[in-house]
Amino acid sequence: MDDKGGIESYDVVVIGAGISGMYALIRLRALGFRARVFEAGTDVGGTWYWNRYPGARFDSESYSYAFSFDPELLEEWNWSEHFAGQPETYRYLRRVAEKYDLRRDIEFNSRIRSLEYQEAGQDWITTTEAGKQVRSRFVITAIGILSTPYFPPNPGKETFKGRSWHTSYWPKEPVDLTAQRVGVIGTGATAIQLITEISKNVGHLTVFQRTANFTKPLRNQPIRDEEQRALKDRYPEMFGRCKQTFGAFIHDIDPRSIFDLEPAARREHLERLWSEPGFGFWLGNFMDVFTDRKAAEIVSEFVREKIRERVKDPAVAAILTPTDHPFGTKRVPLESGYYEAFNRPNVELVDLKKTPIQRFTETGLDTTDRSYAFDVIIYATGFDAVTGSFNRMEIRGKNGQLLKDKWAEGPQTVLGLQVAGFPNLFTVVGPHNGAAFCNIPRCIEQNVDWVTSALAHLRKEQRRTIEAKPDAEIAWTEHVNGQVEQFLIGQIDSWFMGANIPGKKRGFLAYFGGAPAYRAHCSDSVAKGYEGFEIS
Ligand code: NA7
Repeated sequence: MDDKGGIESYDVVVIGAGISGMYALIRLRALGFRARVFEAGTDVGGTWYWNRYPGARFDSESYSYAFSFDPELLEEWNWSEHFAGQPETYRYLRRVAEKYDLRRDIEFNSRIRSLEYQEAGQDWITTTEAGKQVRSRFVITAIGILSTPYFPPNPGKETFKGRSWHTSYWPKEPVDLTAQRVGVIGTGATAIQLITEISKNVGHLTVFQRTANFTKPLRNQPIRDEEQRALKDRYPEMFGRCKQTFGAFIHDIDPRSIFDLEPAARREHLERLWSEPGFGFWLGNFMDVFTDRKAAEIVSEFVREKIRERVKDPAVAAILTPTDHPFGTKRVPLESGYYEAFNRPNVELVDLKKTPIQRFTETGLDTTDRSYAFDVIIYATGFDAVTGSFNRMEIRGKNGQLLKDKWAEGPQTVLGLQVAGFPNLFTVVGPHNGAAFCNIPRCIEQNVDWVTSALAHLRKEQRRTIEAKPDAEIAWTEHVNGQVEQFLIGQIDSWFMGANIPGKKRGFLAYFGGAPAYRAHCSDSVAKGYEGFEIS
C-alpha cells in the first residue's frame, strides 16, 4: 500500500460486496490491480445478504442466475430447486467468497459517506461513515439497484411501541410470528413472497394494499438428482441463450402479435405459457403486449380471471384484481400461493385506495376508516431504486460538482457506466445501464468485464483517466428516454420510472433496448477506440 497523503492507496476502490462487487474483485485481482472493497453489511451477498425475509427467493431459474465465468464452480454447485430460496443463494455467494478468498480484500461494516475527485492527483478519496479514508485512481460503484429502502412518509413511525422493520432489514435472529398481530404494508414482489410465507404461521395478518399487482405462478420444483447432470451439461447452451434474449433470461419475447392468433389458439397459447415455470408468461409473451394497450388488455383480463378463480370472497378478489395498469408494465411478481393466503380466516386485506393510512401510532396505525393494533409492522414498501443509493452518498466530481445535483433532473450517463465530470468513476449496474433491466448476474458479468478491460486498456496505453464525453452523454440519455417511449412500461408509474418516490423526477431508470442491444453498444464503443469516452 502506497502512502501519498498519509492514507491507504489502491488502484481501485469498489463499493459493495454483492454479486457485482464480488465479481469486480475477482476480475481486478486477475488483472493484477490492487483493489479494496467497502461493504455496509457484515458479509458478502448484497441483495441476498439484506433481503432475508421469509419467502425471499429467485424469480430467475437458479442455474441461469449463477456466475457463469468459472466452470469449476458451475460443476461444483448443485442448486436444490429450480428457483432457489434466499438462504441457498446466500450460501452460494458465501461459497464463492470462500473459494476466491475474497474477504481479505473487503472491509465490512463500512458504509461509504463520500467520494471526492481530486483534480490535482487525478484520483478519488473515499470516506466511510466511520471516517476512514482511502485514495484510489479508480472507483467502481457496485451498489445495486434496490438497496436504499423506502418508508412511507406518514407521521408517527417512531412512536410505534411494537417491533417494526423494512423487509430488507429483516432481523438476523429467528422471528416467531405465531402469536403475533402483524401488519404488512405493500403488495409488491417482496410483499407477495413474504405474505404467502408468513400467512402460514401467523397469529393475525393485516395486509395494506395501495395498488393491486399482476402476478404469475412461479411453479417452483426441487431439482432431482438425475436432473443435475443434464442441467450442468446444458450450461454452455443455456448461457448462450441468455446472451440472445431481451432480458438475458432463458425466456424470450415472442416476436409475433397477439392478434396473429385466433382467439381460441391465443387462449391455448396463453394457457400454455401460464402453466410453465418462471417469467415465460411475462418475458416470453407476444411483443405487442409490451407496446399496445389492446394487446396488453387481453393478457391483463386473462390474469384477472385467474385471480378471481382463486380468491373465495369476491369483494377481496376485486381488491386484489389490478385495473389501473396493463399487465407487464411493472415488474411481474411470481407467486406460490399468494391468493390462497387471503382465503385464510386470520388474513385480512385493507384497500388503501379507499382508506389511506393517516398516521402511525403507539399501538399500530390509523387509516381514514379506523385504528389497527399490531405487535409487528413490516414495511414492504420498496426502494428508492437505482439512483437512491447514489444520492445518499456525497459524490463530488470535477469542480466539486455533486452527482446528486447533476442528476436532479434525471440520470445522465454514457452507457450507464460513466458520467461526464466524474473521471475514473464507473457505475456498474447504474442508471440507464442494460443491467438494470436484466437477469442481473448475466449483465453484471458483462458490465464488470467491460469496466475491468477499460482499466487494463488504460494501463497498457499508459493513460490516467477515462471520462464520459458530454455530447455522448446527451446522446445516450436521449436514446434511453426515446427508446422506452415505444413501450407501455414508460407510460406507467413504477419504480422503473422513479414514480414510487414522492418528489423524485419521473424518468426511466433502466435501459429498455434489451441486453443484446446494450452489449452491442458497449462493444461498439470499444471497437471504435472507446467512442463516447475521453481517454487522457
Ligand atoms: P415495490 O415493487 O416497489 O413495492 C412496494 C409496495 O409498497 C407497493 O405495493 C407499493 O404500493 C407499496 N407502497 C409504497 N409506498 C407506500 C405508501 N406510502 N403507502 C402504502 N403502500 C406503499 O417493492 P418490492 O420490494 O416489492 O419489490 C422491488 C423489486 O425487488 C421487485 O420489482 C423485484 O425486482 C425485486 P404502490 O404500488 O406504490 O401503490
